[in-house]
Amino acid sequence: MDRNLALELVRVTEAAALACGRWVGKGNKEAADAAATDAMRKMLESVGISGTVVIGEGEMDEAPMLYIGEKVGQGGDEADIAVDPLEGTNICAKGMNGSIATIALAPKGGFLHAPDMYMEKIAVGPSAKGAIDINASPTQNVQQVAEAKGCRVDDLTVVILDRPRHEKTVKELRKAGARIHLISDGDVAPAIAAAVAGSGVDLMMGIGGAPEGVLAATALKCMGGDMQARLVFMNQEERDRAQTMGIEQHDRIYQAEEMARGDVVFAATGVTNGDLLRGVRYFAGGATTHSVVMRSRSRTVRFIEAQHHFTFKPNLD
Ligand code: VTB
Repeated sequence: MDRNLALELVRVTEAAALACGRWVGKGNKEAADAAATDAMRKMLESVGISGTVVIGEGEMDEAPMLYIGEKVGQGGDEADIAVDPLEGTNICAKGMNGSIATIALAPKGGFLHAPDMYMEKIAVGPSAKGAIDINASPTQNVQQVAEAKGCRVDDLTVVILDRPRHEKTVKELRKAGARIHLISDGDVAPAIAAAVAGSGVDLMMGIGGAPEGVLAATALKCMGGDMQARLVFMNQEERDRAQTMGIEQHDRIYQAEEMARGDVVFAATGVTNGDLLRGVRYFAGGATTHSVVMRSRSRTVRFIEAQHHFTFKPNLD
């Protein structure tokens, strides 16, 4: 993948974040998501790829833009695109921590075509690579991760979605001694934060969205982290849908590499503050954004703080 492409992709997530940044705390998640999606779609028009959205805002009949199968880009090498223009619509609408705008790119056929259903995930950074096992208990996992990191279980922070389905896991983790950060939404950013030294996050685990799992896997692959995941089917309809999307083995455990194959690129910009990125901050006539962009081939991870001046770039206001 072209090196410059990575920087092009940051411009795309910056535009999305700046657009929905106006909706932070306004209590309107649909408008926030629409603003991010619209801005992302527009900015993608100037990126030199022949892209196909494989993870996006929904099926063609349910999403006006960035739907699955939509062609994006100015023309160039063929690539598959995974997007979540506003990951954490609820948190953005409430002005709470942890929402991001994100995009990932893979060679054609590189992404797991994750259906919009649940996925069980466990993610850690490079210092705990090889220490996780999705089939092991939460206790065993935190013990192994602590050992790999050379720290105590009660030094670890585990991020997990605050849902009744995680009650048992949370109880067990507390008993094991780990510190827990319950989040109301948005499990992509914390999965990535687990791979950033000093972020304060050591593990992300639990059941969240499958498309979000593929985005996180892309970033973790670029960072040399570790992630395992497995689809969680709620009913027969979901099983059938997965089948039509080419998923044969329903109980398969996916490694990050298997969800994001080949040379992949990942970019994200903070919308609201979080452990990974700071949110959009406005000043007179402009705004500051904080982003991360990475490529699996070089493993370079860039954090980019950008100042945008709306007088000179009115399309971003
Ligand atoms: C998950 C999670 C996302 O929504 O998809 C969640 O991965 C939905 O879970 O990050 P519930 O059905 O339990 O609400 C997010 O939190 C936000 O899109």
